[in-house]
Amino acid sequence: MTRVIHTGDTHIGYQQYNTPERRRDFLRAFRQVAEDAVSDDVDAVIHAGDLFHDRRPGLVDLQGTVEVLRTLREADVPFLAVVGNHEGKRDAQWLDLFEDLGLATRLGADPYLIDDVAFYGLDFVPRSRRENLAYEFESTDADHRALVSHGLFEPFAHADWDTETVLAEATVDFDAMLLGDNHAPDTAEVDDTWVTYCGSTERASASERDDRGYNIVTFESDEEDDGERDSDGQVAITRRGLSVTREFVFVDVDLEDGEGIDRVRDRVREYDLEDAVVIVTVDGGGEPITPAAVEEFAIDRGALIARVNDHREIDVEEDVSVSFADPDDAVRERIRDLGLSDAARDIDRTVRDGDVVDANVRETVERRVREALEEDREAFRSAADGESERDVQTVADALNGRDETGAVNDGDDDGDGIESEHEAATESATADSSPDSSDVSEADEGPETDTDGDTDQTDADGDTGQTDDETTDEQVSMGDFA
Ligand SMILES: [Mn+2]
Repeated sequence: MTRVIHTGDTHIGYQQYNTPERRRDFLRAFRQVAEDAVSDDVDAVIHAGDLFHDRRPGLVDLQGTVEVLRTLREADVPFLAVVGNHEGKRDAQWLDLFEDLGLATRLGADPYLIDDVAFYGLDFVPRSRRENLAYEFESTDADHRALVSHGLFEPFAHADWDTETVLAEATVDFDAMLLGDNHAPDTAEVDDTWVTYCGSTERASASERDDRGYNIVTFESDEEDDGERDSDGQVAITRRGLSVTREFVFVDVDLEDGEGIDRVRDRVREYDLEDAVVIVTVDGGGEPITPAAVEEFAIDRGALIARVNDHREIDVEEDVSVSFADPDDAVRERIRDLGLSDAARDIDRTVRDGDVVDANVRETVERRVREALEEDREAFRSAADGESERDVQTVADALNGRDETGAVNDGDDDGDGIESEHEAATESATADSSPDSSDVSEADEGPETDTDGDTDQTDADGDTGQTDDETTDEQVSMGDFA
């Protein structure tokens, strides 16, 4: 029997809500996984990508990571991993450095054997490069074959990678796929292969409400079962919760007519907020409330961080937009005037069409921008603008900045889908880089000049409040089409 911990989406270095405490939390969760691995004496820790939140983790994050990996090495627990979309660098990977130091193994096309189990790795691959991807793996006569990978695979939410195709085209017959990228843990069976996400170990967004944890995957040796290959009994996947994750308190308030901040305060008062991240979500009707007042109230009661998502904003916006005969027409007209490239129009559609769920818009946009640029560095060159070299540069830099500062996009949705759309719209408007839009380029230069990737993360998370929404509206260049 071989028993491993399957973890991933650790996001070390993520300074969520721009708080150093949150940054430490992500590392602490990783430390607990490693300590569990040691005390439980598992045969390996399998990491399915996104160990780091961005491709330039800080020195302290690296030191902390090395220290945790040393704990594993000293206990002779191998750390086997693949590269996720957040941390991927162009040439060598952090994982290669850890391998050089004897602290990790980067999984790939050759089997890495632990007892009777062969582990293979497939790093995150952008969608644009999957078409001709050869799923070629070295064969093995091990009892079990597990593929570790990072991406959004079927049959789970937001999937864009066809699991059946991978399994059909792979030259090795896998009995399990141990995955990262989707932060929601889940397990399914596809063509007699177990496909499982371990989930993130700290909440990278307020939409990750469920308790955090990791998977324990047990592979039975052939002689221990009935000898039938690929029978369901051979691989068992169970979950174990993490006790050290930051407490998140979700306060959902549905306001009736005549109710306002007093009712919200009453609801907040029902919870123990000590050192917690408090997410107050307001729905229904009632009176306007000032998010800052609610946030202050929660902080006074001991919360580490408080954010208010007022979903009722939608109505307010609809009221405002009534002043246009047909806002969609006005938007379309303005977009035509911008003379955008095909790639930019594709991003625009991603943002505004309904076929990508709100919670996934940011990540999808980030990926599509990256993929478009990987295929053609000038993909965003404005069709109408000949001297747009600078704009192209801006887009590339903005993208790099965004990658490095992290993922403004990975699950940073704060529970307020509408707001995310606005932000994504701002980002795509930015990417479209209308040259006259000074506020837009300003927004872009932040990440570029930032050396440690810290400060921009305010944007990644701090935008739960309505105040940001106003700011965002100002930045959207099509906001002035009236
Ligand atoms: Mn992730």
